[in-house]
Amino acid sequence: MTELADRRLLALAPNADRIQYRLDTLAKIGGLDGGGCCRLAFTDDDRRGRDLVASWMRDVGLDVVVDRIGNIVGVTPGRDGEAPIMMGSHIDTVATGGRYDGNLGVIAGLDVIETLKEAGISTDRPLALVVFSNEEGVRFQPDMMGSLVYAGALKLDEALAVTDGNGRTVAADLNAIGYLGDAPVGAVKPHAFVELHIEQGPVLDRAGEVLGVVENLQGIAWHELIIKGVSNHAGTTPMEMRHDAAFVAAEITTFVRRLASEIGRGQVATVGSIHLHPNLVNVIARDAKITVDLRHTDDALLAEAEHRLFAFIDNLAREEGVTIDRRELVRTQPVIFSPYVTGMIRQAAERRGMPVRSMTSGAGHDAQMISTIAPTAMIFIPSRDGISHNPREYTEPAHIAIGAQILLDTVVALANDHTGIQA
Ligand code: HGY
Ligand code: MN
Ligand code: MN
Repeated sequence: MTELADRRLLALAPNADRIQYRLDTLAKIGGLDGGGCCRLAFTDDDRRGRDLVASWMRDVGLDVVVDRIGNIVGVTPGRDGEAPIMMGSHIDTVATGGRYDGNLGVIAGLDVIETLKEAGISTDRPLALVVFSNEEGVRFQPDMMGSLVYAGALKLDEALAVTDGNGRTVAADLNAIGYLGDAPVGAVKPHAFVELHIEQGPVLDRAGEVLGVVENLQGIAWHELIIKGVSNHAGTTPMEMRHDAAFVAAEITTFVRRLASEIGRGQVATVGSIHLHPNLVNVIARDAKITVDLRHTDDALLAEAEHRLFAFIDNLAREEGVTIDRRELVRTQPVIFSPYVTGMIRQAAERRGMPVRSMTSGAGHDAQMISTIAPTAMIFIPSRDGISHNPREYTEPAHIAIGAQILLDTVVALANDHTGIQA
């Protein structure tokens, strides 16, 4: 790259005010008290968010298509057939979501493209931006559904047939919101993929640092357990005669906490959802439906945690005279991101004189799936107090500006790199 071009690029910065404006505008769709938002995938609020973001993508001049699992794919025009440098993330949220999780990666990626266009700078490779469907997996599992299908790791028909437990299918709800697209899934194979995301954890915030380059990401195992006991009178039933689904659910909940500390080395384990039936103060619970979320960077240890959980529940079922049926909702492998792309992120930070911390992602991300089809890595910026999946989620505008800057620099470097080093 010429000296002049290099200087022009160093002078180029995404528009931090425009990014903040778009984050705040998008957050009003499904807005929650406290500043967060709830836009569950394939609901009408999701549709409204999609419509808004797709309109911004078209305004920037991207060729925008919707694929058959509802991913919204925008590519800089006139470069058909050339593998782009792709950015993206998700705009669906959990029910108690914040305004940055996922949305940041989409809005900042959009601004990178718009900033380059405004400066009249075109890159050797085209650029692309993707809004992936159903990253959170709240109503329809697995999570990262859109990027899993995009990467060919989940069959389209299987994903479309997933139901939410109330008889609604992904296909029906995608169709209902007008995003059951007709573009083939995964048609645009990226040359490389970069996702900017909030850390959603405490590491950067506690260290007073701003930038993280994500080297790897945990494997995830989600299991749903259906516990069936016997409901009975809370007052008349002797303790030794009970088959109490609520007690079994509680035993499993405390077991997974012990399991995490026994396995250690970063193992995390969560029972995040418990539904009891009949859920009444004076009735011993007949049914309990719970979910277990296990994660580890080491797949063998994650499998060990699953194995120990299954042995525990089989034994508990016998002891308590209940049945426990289990269903695997998600099982993803740990991921090591591309040293080629993490190297570009590091170089971009160095050029700006910014320190950058090597990190592991505790959360799952679309990048995890896209890393199976293209060299991929992520950039993290801080979450205040490490809070996320919570309306109180907050990230400083100055940190967003830095994250977007490094995203721009990394993407331009990838788009203009012809060293052929792919890892
Ligand atoms: O569960 C996760 O880690 C992601 O937020 N879907
Ligand atoms: Mn996310
Ligand atoms: Mn999330």
